[in-house]
Amino acid sequence: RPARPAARGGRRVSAGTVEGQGAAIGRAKTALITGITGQDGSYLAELLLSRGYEVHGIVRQASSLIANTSRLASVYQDPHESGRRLFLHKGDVTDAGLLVNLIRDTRPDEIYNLAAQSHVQVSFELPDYTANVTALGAIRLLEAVRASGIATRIYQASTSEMFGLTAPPQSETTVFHPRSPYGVSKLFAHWATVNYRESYGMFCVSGIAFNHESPRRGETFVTRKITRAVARIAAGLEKHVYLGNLDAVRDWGYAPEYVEAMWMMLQHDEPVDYVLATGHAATVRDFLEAAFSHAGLDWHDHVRHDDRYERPADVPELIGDPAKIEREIGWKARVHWDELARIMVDADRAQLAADG
Ligand code: NDP
Ligand code: GDR
Repeated sequence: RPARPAARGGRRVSAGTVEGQGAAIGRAKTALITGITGQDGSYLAELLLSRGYEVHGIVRQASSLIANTSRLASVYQDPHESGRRLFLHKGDVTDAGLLVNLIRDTRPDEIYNLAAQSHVQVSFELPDYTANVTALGAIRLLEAVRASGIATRIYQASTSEMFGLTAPPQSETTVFHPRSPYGVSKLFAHWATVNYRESYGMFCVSGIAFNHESPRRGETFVTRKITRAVARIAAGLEKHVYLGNLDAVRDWGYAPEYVEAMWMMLQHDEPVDYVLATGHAATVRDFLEAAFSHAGLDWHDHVRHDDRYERPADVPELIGDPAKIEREIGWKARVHWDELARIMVDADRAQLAADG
């Protein structure tokens, strides 16, 4: 990557270094991740472990613990192993006491708040629940940090959904106009983060991330739904996939790169909010074309419309302007939507073949 000038008053962050409270006193840094079992949480855990961190994650109670931690398979360590650096704690961001106790006990240098009911369409069906987890969960965490009195750095997973109806390109100065209970909840969490920074001088920052995907993307988000369908149709297991709005424009990036940006934001000298985006976008229809043609298929033969996947209000066009983070921190997205489609199709086809 070409060298970029350092931020005014800030410093560049070089990959691979672990600096900060922990390192300053000669111990490995400690991080706490809410949402560690999700797409981003699993990549972030891998990144932090590879950089020498001790990593703690909150895992929700589920009827099957194995299913819940499947994305962590490559880094999971048996609790009986000595020298392990990944610790999973049962918990939930709707439980304030748990958050206070966990922060007190683990004394993290960095906290990444990735927990959310993150599905936009589901948020229309479960608005109260979504607000409890996604909006109030964030302020519970901020308040727990304040109560603990520990000088930790906090990353809040904000979203381009907060821009909603406002036309692109969207940057850090763009007006917010969310279009779903999810977007509204994230906007609350975003302003709570700004407010705790301004009120108490806490190092808490928001990454306003545009869509980012990977082979670990949840299977009901549109990209993964498409690439899974491509794999199954190519294998002769299915004929059709049912979708909603194909006109939506999204700025799709690659999740492993976005967790690097989260980490870099917490290594920065100043607590600053940034847009995380590729600056390149496509319609759902374009993504369909790229994914199906990569497997030698014509999407017109396999895609059907289903009103069930239309939202009461959709976000028409999200295209981020990542100039600020590129300039000040030196992070730049490398994988754009068309390459992403190919990566995800290849991964789903390989997975299907491996599953037999
Ligand atoms: P996922 O939906 O894959 O992961 C969400 C995580 O939150 C899961 O680990 C989930 O646990 C956990 N979670 C849900 N509810 C609770 C709860 N009540 N208490 C504790 N944990 C909970 O999301 P992503 O990894 O894609 O995204 C990470 C974060 O970034 C989310 O906050 C999302 O809203 C935000 N974001 C994502 C973008 C994207 O394009 N991926 C873009 C912008 C923001 P479980 O595994 O048990 O369900
Ligand atoms: P989004 O992602 O709502 O942008 O939120 P999603 O993949 O769900 O939808 C993207 C666009 O595709 C349209 N669409 C469909 N979507 C789904 N899920 N299923 C379908 O069948 C379908 N057909 C068309 C949608 O209407 C939409 O316009 C994601 C989440 O990760 C959020 O948590 C995150 O904050 C934002 O990205 C940035």
